[in-house]
Amino acid sequence: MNAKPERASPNQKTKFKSGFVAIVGKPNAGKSTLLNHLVGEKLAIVSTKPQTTRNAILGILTRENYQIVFTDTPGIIEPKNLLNRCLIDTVRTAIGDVDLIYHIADVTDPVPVNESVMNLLKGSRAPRFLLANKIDRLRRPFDIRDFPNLPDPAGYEKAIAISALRGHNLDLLINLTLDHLPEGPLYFEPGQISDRNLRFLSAELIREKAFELLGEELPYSMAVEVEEFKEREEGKWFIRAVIYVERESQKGIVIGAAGKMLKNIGTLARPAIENLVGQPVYLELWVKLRKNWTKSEQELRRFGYLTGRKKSHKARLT
Ligand SMILES: Nc1nc2c(ncn2[C@@H]2O[C@H](COP(=O)(O)OP(=O)(O)OP(=O)(O)O)[C@@H](O)[C@H]2O)c(=O)[nH]1
Ligand SMILES: [Mg+2]
Repeated sequence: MNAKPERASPNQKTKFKSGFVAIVGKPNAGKSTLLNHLVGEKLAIVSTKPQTTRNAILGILTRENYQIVFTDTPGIIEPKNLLNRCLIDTVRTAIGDVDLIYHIADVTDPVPVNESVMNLLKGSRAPRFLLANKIDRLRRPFDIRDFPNLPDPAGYEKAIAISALRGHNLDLLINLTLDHLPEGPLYFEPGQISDRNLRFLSAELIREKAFELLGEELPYSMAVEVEEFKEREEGKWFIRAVIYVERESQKGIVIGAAGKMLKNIGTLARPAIENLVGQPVYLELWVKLRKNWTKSEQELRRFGYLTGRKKSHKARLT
C-alpha cells in the first residue's frame, strides 16, 4: 500500500479544495481495497468473501492543496434480513451529503451491478463516477464495449478503468475528483487518516482473519468486540477480544478441535494488529454465544451496525 496518489494538478495549486466522496457498489467489487490504496493505509478489512464491510469507514487523504474524505461502505445486496437492511441504511446515510460518489463495479463479475445499488444511487443527487475495477485481471486493454453489463457511462460524470489493488489510474482518479470538489476547509487535522480508533480497527482485523479461515456461512454469524485494550507493561499492549456467534453449534467450529481454529485466528491477527499499533501485542481471544444477534435490533445497535434512528426495521422487512 505504498503507491500514494500524486499531488493535485497545477490548476488546483493555489486554492485549497476539500470534500467528501462515498465509495459504493456490489459486495466484493473492491471498495475497501480502493479506500486502503487511496489513503495508503490498511483501514478497511478485505476478503475474497462478499459482504465483508459492515460500517461506513472514513479514510482521509490530506495533501498540500486538498483534503478528500473518502467513505468506504458495505456492499449492497437485496435486503433479505435485518443485518442487510442495516447495511443498506448505512450506505444511504453515507451517500446522503457527499460531493461525489464512486460507483465501483468489478469488470470480472458477469453481473457487475445490481438493482439495489442502482436504486440507492437514484436516491442521491451527487455527481458520480463509474469505476470499472480489477482491470489488472484482464488479458487485453480495457474497452468498455467488451462489457455490456456495465452501466451506461452516459449516466456518470466520468468512467474510469482502474485497478484498486495495483493502483492503476488512481492518480488520474484523484485529479478528476479534485475537479469536482469545491474550495473548502480542512475538515480533519492533517495527520488524521480515519474516524476509527485502534480498538475498532483491531476488532476488524480479527474479523478479517476469521473470514479468511472459516467456511462460507459462519463469518456472517460473527461479530467481534474488543473488551480490553490497554498498555500493560512498558510498550506492550494487552488486547482481549470476544468473537460472538449466534448459535451454540457455531462456538465449537470457531474454537476448533483442541482450540486450533481460535489459535490460528489469533496467530494471523496478532501481527496484523502489531503492525497497526506499532508495538508488541498480547492477544487474548474468547468465543461467546449471543443468540440470534443478527436478528435483534438491540444487538445490532450494540455492535455498531445499526446507527442513527430508533425506528423499527421490522415493519419494513415484512
Ligand atoms: N485482481 C484484483 N483484485 C481486487 C481488486 N480490487 C479488489 N480485489 C479483490 O477483490 C476482493 C474483494 O475486495 P474488497 O475490497 O474486500 O471488496 P469490497 O467491495 O470492499 O467488498 P464488501 O466489503 O464485501 O462489500 C478481495 O479479494 C480483493 O483482493 C483489483 O483491482 N484487482
Ligand atoms: Mg469492503
